[in-house]
Amino acid sequence: MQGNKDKAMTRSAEVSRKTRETEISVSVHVDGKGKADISTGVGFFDHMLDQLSRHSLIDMTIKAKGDLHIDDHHTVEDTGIAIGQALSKALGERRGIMRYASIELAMDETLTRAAIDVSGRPFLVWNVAFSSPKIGTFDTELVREFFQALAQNAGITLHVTNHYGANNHHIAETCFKAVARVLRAALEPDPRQPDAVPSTKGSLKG
Ligand SMILES: [Mn+2]
Repeated sequence: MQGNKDKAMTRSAEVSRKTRETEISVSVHVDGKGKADISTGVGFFDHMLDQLSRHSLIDMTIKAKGDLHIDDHHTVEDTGIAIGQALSKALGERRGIMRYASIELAMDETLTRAAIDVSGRPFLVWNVAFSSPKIGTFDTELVREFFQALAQNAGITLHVTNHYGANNHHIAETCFKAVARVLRAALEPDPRQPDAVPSTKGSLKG
């Protein structure tokens, strides 16, 4: 049987997705170094996806062309869908992973918690409020839309709670960094059960 170390090397996937609203290609390498090559046409979103890659250590190449003349909504949501699909594909049967993780992530005046279960069951619990509808030109409500699409398509249960914070850029950024860190921890190989699916059901696929 193939050892986990070899399998870990192959936790990569590519997804291309084209609709009338967006055209997106994503490639992920879960056991990477956090190297990001990201271009969505939405500057703030690129900055957030950079954080997601950097702090999860998942290498990500993301190219999105969306109907930005309408607004950023389709581009952000569909990029979340494509990243989620790529992650799910890369993880396969989800053998040998730690599965659970949580973190309290601080950034200046802001504190945000993320908890994850790489369960195969998509669920988002979102307790994050922004005090402004915009960060620059970016709609703050799209942060939730992104994580909803990610959780749904990656097959992960994700709980995100902002405890406090004043600056909306920081609040958004802590969400991305906290999710990045719990992804990293939960997808880490479990050396005590390298070939096991960590579930009494024997399956973590939907
Ligand atoms: Mn920033």
